[in-house]
Amino acid sequence: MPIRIRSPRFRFTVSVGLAATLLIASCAGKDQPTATADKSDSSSSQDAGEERGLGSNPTATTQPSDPLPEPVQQLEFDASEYTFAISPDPSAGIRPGWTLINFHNIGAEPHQVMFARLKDGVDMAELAAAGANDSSGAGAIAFVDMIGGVSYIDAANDTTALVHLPEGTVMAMCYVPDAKGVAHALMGMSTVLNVSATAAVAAATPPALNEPVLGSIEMTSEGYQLPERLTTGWYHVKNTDTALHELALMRLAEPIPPDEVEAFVADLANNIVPDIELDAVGGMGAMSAGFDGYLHLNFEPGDYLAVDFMPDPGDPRPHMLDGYYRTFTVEAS
Ligand SMILES: [Cu+2]
Repeated sequence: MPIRIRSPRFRFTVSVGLAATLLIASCAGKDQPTATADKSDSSSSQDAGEERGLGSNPTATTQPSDPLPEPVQQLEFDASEYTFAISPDPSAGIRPGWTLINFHNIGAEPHQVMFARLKDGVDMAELAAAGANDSSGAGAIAFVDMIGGVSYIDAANDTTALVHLPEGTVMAMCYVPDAKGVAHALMGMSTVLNVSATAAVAAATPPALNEPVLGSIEMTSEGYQLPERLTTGWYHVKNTDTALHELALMRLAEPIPPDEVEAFVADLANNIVPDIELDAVGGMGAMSAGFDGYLHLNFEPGDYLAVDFMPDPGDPRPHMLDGYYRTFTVEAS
């Protein structure tokens, strides 16, 4: 059974962790082959905490489903305190393209994996300076493209995602904090993946998935747009806004009274354990503008909260405090 989130403080730790982890990346990447073109030329966010006034009732949408891309490789991530065991061994070669991530939380604490690619031409000295002088990490975000992953998920849970790994230096990181609030990434839960089309290939090509995509979940300037009907299966998650967003999904033990949702979300953002028990059931890790990925979601009937803990570059304020959240209900089918 999922374990209750003990303290949702991790995003404030995240910021510190990101700066430090990027410093590690700046060292680790120095001797690596030059990164080549990315699949997406997304620009960094210019949306500095603008009041969005979302949260209550973004328009539900239905979209024609697109086919699930066939992955070029499959990686198993076993997450525990405080490391990723990745198989096959990524040092033997990671190729670019859609990658099936089978994420297993085999530890005792919640974990996640977020992938961040260092932007081409990043000045390592500049990055190190930004990380060293910015304890929020919001400045360091400008040096990477966040390309998705698996959001916060409770112990003893598994989840599956398709992430498009671009060529270059990609960090795989967990920012969930320990009981003292120290990000797992600072305790070793961070791995550098060198993604190269010319590298030896470690991972065998997985069998074709041949599974339908049930719908799209979009992170827009107006908030999360969800299909009218949610059930267990694959979803295409797209960031169509100009800002960085994530889709962190919490299953609620009971619905939040509508007039209390804003305060509930503010408590989450401010590290106050809410009155209503909630389970972290995964979602899509942070995505820069223009990126997309796929998630296999187990939508058991019940009440949910989707929240975006991410800040804008240069501003540590999480988007959820500006209304980037919504509650929704999954009906029994
Ligand atoms: Cu972790």
